[in-house]
Amino acid sequence: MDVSLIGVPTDVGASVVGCRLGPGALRLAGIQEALERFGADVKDCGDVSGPVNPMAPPVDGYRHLPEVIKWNEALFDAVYGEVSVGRMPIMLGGDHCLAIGSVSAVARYCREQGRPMRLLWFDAHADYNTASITPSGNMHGMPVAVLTGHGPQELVELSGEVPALAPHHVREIGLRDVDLGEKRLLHEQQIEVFDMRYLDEVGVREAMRMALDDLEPDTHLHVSLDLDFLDDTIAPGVGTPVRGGPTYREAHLCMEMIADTGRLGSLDIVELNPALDVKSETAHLAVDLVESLFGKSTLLRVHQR
Ligand code: DIR
Ligand code: MN
Ligand code: MN
Ligand code: MN
Repeated sequence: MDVSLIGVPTDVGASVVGCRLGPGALRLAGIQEALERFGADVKDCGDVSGPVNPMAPPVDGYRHLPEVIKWNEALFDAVYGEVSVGRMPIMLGGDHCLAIGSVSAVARYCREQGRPMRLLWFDAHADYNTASITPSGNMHGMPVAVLTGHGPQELVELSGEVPALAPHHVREIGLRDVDLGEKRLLHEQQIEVFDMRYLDEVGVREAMRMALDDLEPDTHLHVSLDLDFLDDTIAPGVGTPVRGGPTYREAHLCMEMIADTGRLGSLDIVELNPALDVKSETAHLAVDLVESLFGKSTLLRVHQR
């Protein structure tokens, strides 16, 4: 397995700054070494570059739109370049607006290969805002809407087709802080949501079984992991922490079940804010979760099932 690490030191999509430092913290927490322990050939592509954070107020419902476009155009090229030579891109974020570029590149690649794609969005938030309904103007709260065709033209068209991804290829998991306008739009678009209440009621195992149902043998899974998905007590190093998220083991089970499918094709690790982290515990937890995604738990038991 060939993996390419792509650093994306942006926080132009957020109003809390600091996740521009995320890529360095993930490297320091040993992400490359962890992947190598699973036999991966790891190439660190370094950091994509983009404009500095102007720390400006929103304009027409978008904060830093020109900057968000530039970062995502640069990331699109980097990701497309790696995925199209058969490597697995892993994005080291950076705020979640970067998933517009990464997922658009993967969507284009899958379209060209005639392969189905599924997006697994782990997050406390739905990230389904648009300019007219956003409470903040922050574009890290908009990527799923953009990827399914709702947003500024430059971004919705990035993959070369609109939408980059049909709503039925998306699963959102762990939500517990969704804005009113988002709720309505999610429903309208029929996005499949496994929110925290659902996880509580049916359990993580059953929810993940449903999120991973009906995969084709050649489905490309893109995992977009916002670290605020995790309960805030175990992952303090994020800009918008939310109580009531999955525990350490529940989060690992999600990753382990994805590993079992053998279909992981690309991964975003986003919203790590080292300036808010406590002794790098959130960065280390992210690396632990990557180990589970790469099959740390498999073949541990003599009696499978
Ligand atoms: C909120 C927060 N829904 C917004 N979103 C966050 O500003 O759009 N996403 N924090 O990660
Ligand atoms: Mn979030
Ligand atoms: Mn389809
Ligand atoms: Mn997010």
